[in-house]
Amino acid sequence: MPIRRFALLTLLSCAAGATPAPSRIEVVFNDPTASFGAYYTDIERVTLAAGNAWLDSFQHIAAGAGLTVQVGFAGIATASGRSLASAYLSTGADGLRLYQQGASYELVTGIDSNGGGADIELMLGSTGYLQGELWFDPAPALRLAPVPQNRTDAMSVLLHEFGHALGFNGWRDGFNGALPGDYQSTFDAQVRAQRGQLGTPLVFVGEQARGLYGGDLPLTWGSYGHLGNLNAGADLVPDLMNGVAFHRGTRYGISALDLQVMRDLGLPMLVAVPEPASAALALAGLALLGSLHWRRWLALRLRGLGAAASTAA
Ligand SMILES: [Ca+2]
Repeated sequence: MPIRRFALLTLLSCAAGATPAPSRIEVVFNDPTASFGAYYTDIERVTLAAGNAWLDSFQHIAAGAGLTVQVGFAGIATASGRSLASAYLSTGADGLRLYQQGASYELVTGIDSNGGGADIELMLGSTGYLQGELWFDPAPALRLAPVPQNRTDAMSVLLHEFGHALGFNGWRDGFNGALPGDYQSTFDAQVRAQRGQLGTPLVFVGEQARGLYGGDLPLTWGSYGHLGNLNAGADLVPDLMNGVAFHRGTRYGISALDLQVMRDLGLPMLVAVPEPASAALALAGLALLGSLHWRRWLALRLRGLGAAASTAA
């Protein structure tokens, strides 16, 4: 499978005389009849940008780690995303076996827990969502073009689905929080049933996320791999990982709170604005322009969400 990389970064790397870094993400399509070939270029461009945005938010990634993202099509209303493998971590004193999303495990350890099989599956609704709803940003790493008011931003959708594949996922019952057996995901391990709170049966109790939010994070009723509800945790509905609404004409990005949740899952996420010296270094290397843009954007998100979290608290 050819290794591809976001075109702008490749161009800048060459201009600076540097050897382009090997891509950490490859996109393959599960579309046996090539029914959706007309969309491949758009989907691949945005998938790479969304995946790289998440990977750029890791402090470090294991040498040799890379993700194969398999994009498929199905008669679903919107989109879905998941890791295709789960990696065993440990067994707790309570007898529960703990599993990490396979994609995250590979990024942290360099160990591909399902070998040559694809690491992440993204499914796109093919009965209108792909064709008439999604808008594919021409430059999704920059995110400057206006999002049409009558379309949903595919970059936002894929950032959200990568969030599931990397951490926001588990096996609990979405209503009562029960585990199906003696196993749980790293996300499940931080979820609690909040007794007596109608409409907010499940909350996320990870220490880093609680610290930023100011308390337990309400999870979406019936779909607990998401944040917020209209009646409890409405302040979380604008978040990338919310389970209530994705508005047309709107860009969603990885939030500081999303990163804190990932830290609670044991992932080494960036959470601080870079030191001025780091920023100067980035400026000196045009090859790092994409990364610098990301860090600026991340800093803005950190400030914005810090304010939002304070208000909520
Ligand atoms: Ca694999």
